[in-house]
Amino acid sequence: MTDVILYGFQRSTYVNVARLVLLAKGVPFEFHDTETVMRAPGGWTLHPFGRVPVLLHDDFLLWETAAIVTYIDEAFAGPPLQPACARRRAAMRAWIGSVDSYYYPWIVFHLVHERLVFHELGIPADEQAVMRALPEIRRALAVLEQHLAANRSFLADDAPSLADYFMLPSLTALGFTDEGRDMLAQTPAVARWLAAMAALPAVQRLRAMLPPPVPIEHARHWVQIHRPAA
Ligand SMILES: N[C@@H](CCC(=O)N[C@@H](CS)C(=O)NCC(=O)O)C(=O)O
Repeated sequence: MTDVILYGFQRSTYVNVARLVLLAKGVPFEFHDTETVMRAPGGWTLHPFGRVPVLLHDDFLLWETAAIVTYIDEAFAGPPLQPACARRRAAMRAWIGSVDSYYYPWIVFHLVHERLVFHELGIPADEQAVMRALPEIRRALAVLEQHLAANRSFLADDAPSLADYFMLPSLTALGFTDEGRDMLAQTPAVARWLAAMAALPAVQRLRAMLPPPVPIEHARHWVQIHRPAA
């Protein structure tokens, strides 16, 4: 038994951010798969906006991935995942905010949903949404490439911080699309960072525990509720 429960569905990008941080900290947790409830009438109500992840630690319920991973780092023993230096810590937060604003929405909402999630459900892609996203993703990757090419191993510190764990699932998802693979082939410093991340024990443990991907059935309603306007 553990006093930490993480709620989410298996292929969620943000859920995997939270899982990576729990694993990197060595915090034992139970994973409660929300896919079935997210599909059911009435839906998923533990998160006030119907999203995942949600963390429950004893009687403390928390949502929003940035808050969750910061809490995990601060409330539990294990290697610190936030830089000691104030400027590096600020840089870490800037990268986390950037994932929320400039990486995840274009990569996951615009590209991965259209190319993978909807495709697996037999829903035709909105090519206009994809076309609108591609230059934004190229720009975001160029920013990351330039940053990492300046002789940096990780985003905000000499060791992986919350920022690296925040970025990884979005870029992993990008690599599942043809367009994303082509872009990543042109960003060698990002490729070097991805290889360094893949070698981390937390990343290897998460990848080993993930079940084979199956279509995300509850995503059918995303077409109505959050398919981006082209
Ligand atoms: N701002 C939220 C975003 C979470 C989010 O969008 N999660 C997605 C999965 S990666 C989700 O819950 N999607 C389910 C849905 O929209 O029905 C956070 O940082 O946790």
